[in-house]
Amino acid sequence: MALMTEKAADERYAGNLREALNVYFVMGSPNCGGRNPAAVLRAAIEGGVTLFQFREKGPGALQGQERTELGRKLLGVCRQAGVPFIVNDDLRLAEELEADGIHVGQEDLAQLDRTGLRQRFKGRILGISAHNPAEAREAVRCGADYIGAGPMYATATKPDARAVQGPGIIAAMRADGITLPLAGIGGITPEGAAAVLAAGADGVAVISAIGGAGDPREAARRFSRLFAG
Ligand code: TZP
Ligand code: MG
Repeated sequence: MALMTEKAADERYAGNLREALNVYFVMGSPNCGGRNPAAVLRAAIEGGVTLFQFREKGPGALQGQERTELGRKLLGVCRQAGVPFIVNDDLRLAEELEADGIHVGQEDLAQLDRTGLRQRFKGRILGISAHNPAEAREAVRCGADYIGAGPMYATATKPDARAVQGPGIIAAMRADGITLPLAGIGGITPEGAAAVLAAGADGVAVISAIGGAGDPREAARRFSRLFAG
């Protein structure tokens, strides 16, 4: 995978985003089973994680300065490994950390200046969640670089997740002409990943199947093997 340059401010992401989306680990401190998030991330990257999203949400999530500091630490782990670092939702944190990108959901988008977002994150990766072809088309219109489509399967990680859409929603987006790089998300295990990829996804975005695994390195490796050869 091509490495991000530290400063790509005036260019769009120069790496291969489809490849980067292959094993997309999404995580914050509540998703690590009480372990050190930096250690979990390091292990997961050793196992083959290709993209990381800092998503500090849920019970016990850090706030304020502690949250920023954890983000900075995980950014350092990603930089060392050449893995792009994305921030969930928080535009100011993404800017403060000089993250490689930002991911926003539909609910966030409703409160943002949709066209201004692309301009604000010029040169950085912009990911947008979509649950159906109409939202995917809107994500394209907003200038998204990739789509996160879900939930693929039932998930306990996001209590306010929409109803399960299943891999069929990815096939429906592709049939609708959505060619943007795309990752499925929601309840994805190594066993469930194949159907997501077969439906037309470039990769899988995963929280608990890696962050909550007894051995995050091995868990990431199991996802990574799906892309070998
Ligand atoms: N968006 C849709 S489902 C989900 C998010 C953030 C949670 C995915 O977590 P898990 O543990 O991989 O099901
Ligand atoms: Mg959000």
